Order: sequence, then structure tokens, then C-alpha cells
Amino acid sequence: MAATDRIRTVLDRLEPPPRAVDWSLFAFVLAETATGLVSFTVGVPEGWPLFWLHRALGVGIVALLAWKLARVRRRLTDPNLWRRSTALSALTLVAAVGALATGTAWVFGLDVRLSYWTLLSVHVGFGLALVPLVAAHASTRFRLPRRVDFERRRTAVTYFALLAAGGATYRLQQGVNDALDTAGADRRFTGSQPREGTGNAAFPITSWVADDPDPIDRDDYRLTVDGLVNDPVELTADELAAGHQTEALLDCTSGWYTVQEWGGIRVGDLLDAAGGVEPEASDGDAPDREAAYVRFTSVTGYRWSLPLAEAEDALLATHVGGERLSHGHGAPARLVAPNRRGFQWVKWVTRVEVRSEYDLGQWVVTLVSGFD
Ligand SMILES: Nc1nc2c(c(=O)[nH]1)N[C@H]1C(S)=C(S)[C@@H](COP(=O)(O)O)O[C@H]1N2
Ligand SMILES: [Mo]
Repeated sequence: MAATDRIRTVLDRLEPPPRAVDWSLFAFVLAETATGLVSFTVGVPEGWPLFWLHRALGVGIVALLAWKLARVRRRLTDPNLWRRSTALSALTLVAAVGALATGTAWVFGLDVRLSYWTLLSVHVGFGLALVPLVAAHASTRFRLPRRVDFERRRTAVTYFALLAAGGATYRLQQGVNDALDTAGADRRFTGSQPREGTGNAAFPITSWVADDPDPIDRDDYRLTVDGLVNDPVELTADELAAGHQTEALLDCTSGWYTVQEWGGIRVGDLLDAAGGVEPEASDGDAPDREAAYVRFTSVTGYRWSLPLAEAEDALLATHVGGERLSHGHGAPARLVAPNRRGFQWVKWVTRVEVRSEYDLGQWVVTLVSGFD
């Protein structure tokens, strides 16, 4: 028996009931969206299972989609069966295939770039478009899931097999990358591809949505350090170029990473320059505001906070690879936050503020800053 026939037999045997396939597709797409979005916030290697789950679910979707298409094919190919909702179905299919194809191509190291848009950004675009499309598509043919569709033991086996096959496929794929030495072989656990070299020119300038300020005049520039510190100060660009060096890896969610030697001032030293963090009240009355976070705000309003201890070890960088930071990379000063994803490395920092509260608003501000 040919290999493809064998795969087909296994697939036929595992095929869940139609309604289970439909609802599973819905659930898998939601799970892909969740794992995909959450993965954007993960920069430490211990987070790898999340990325694997995302890939395994993707392979699962391929199988589910194959079953589904085998069943409904004629509704798409036979004009007599076309309904109003057929266009929506076709669009949903396009988005699904687009997301799967770009995700797969990315894993193999295909590196097509449109300015700073990588194939991974296109993958994210298809994925985000898919959510409302799948929801609308499901509502045109809404049928509640029934217990019987999911009750058979074989269905449970199917899902286990789908995820296992997903993981195995991905493992196999890594072997192919290594053997053929594709660009995909150098990817980090986050999926990001390397950008080699040192200094400003070695890596792309990436702004998260619309942040694009005018260059900051170095002589006029002042960094404000305030909030829960003893003596708020303003520092010049020269005062920030304190010569503290640290090697750190910048990993952008659009799919690239670079390792650079960054120079500047340790944030702990910066806070010392502002008289240190306000001490807890030692007398009877408990402090109502206890220093817990440090917030870094850009001239554009873009901002991110780090927990105090982590922030103290972070760097406010004025230099990269021995060169003064270029405007695009955040001159006069940008945050270097090791183990955090690139979008948290605030550029053009003009204010460093010690705060007591977590800043929920930063999640929105990073998306909308720069829009007038
Ligand atoms: N103020 C501001 N800082 C920002 C951004 C932004 O849009 N505005 N983009 C972030 C993103 S998404 C990344 S990956 C890094 C990229 O840094 P680079 O442009 O120096 O490569 O900066 C981060 N800092
Ligand atoms: Mo990024």
C-alpha cells in the first residue's frame, strides 16, 4: 500500500462525526489565537511549550480541515449549491489556508519581507482575520454540539492523535531544516530568525504600529526620573551615557532577533541618581503607596512597566555595538529589558517613573500610541 493510501486509511478511521469536526475547528482556531497572542509576551526559554502547542494545534487544524473539505467540497465547487453564505465560507477558507501556509513557510525558514513586514506578520494578520470569519461562518450554520458527537472513545483518541501527530510533525520538520540547513534552522524557540552583525545597521527598525516621532535634539533632551523616588531629577543625554555595558538579545514579535552589546546606564543607578526609591514608612502608619514598578514612557506616549527588581537590573541604553544609538533605534535613550520581547523595549524614553501600581493601560497604549 502506498504511503498516501495508508495515511488516508488512518485518517478515515480517526474521522470524528461532522458536527465534532466543525466545533473542533472552531475551538482549535480560538486556541490558536490565544496561544499565538500569549506567545507574544513570552521571552524566556521556559515558555517553549506554548510555542509547541501552537504548532501542534496548527497541524491538527490541517487534518480537521481536510475532513471538513472532503465532506463539503461540493458546496463550494457546484454552482447549484451556492448560497449567500458560500462567499463567507470561501473567505474563511482563504484565511485559514493563508494562516496555515504562512505559518508552515515560516517554520521552514522562508524569509520574504515587505519593508519590516515579515511572513510572520502576514501569518498573524491571517490569524486575526480568521477569528471573526470563523465566528460569522459558524453562525450561518449554527448547530449546537451534541454529547453523542464527542462521546465516543474514538473521538478522544482522535484528539490525542492529532496533537501527538502535530508535535511529531514539528519535530520531523526541525530535522528537515537541519538537514537542508534552511534559514529555519537558526530560529529561536519563539520562531524568530537571527539578524547578524553589530551596531545600528545590523538589525531592523521596528515600530509597533504608528510610532514615528521626529528625531530628538540631543542638547534639548532631558530624561525625567520621578514618581516614588526621594529626589526627582532631570538628566541629560551625556549623563545617561554612563558606560555600563550589557549583552542582551532583542526578539521582536515580527519574527527576528539580534544579540548586541548595549551601553548606557543601569536603571538601578538611574534611580540612585534620583535619591533612591522612597523607603517604606517604618513607623506605625503603613505606606499607602509602595514602590513596586518602574514605568518607561516614550516621547510618543508609548510605555511599558517592569517590576522594580527587574527594572533595576535593566539598562537605559544610549549605545549599541559601541555606536551611539541612531534615531530609529530610540536615540537618545531606549530601554533594554533582557528576557522581554522587543515591544517592551521602549524607544525614545523621556520619563522613568517609580510607581506602586501595575499599569494595565500599557496594553492599549502600545497599540494606539502615535495615532493623532
Ligand atoms: N516608543 C516606541 N518604542 C518601541 C516601539 C514603538 O513602536 N515605539 N516598538 C517596539 C518594538 S515592537 C520592537 S521589536 C523594538 C524594536 O527596536 P528597534 O527598532 O531598535 O529594532 O522597539 C520597541 N520599542
Ligand atoms: Mo517588535
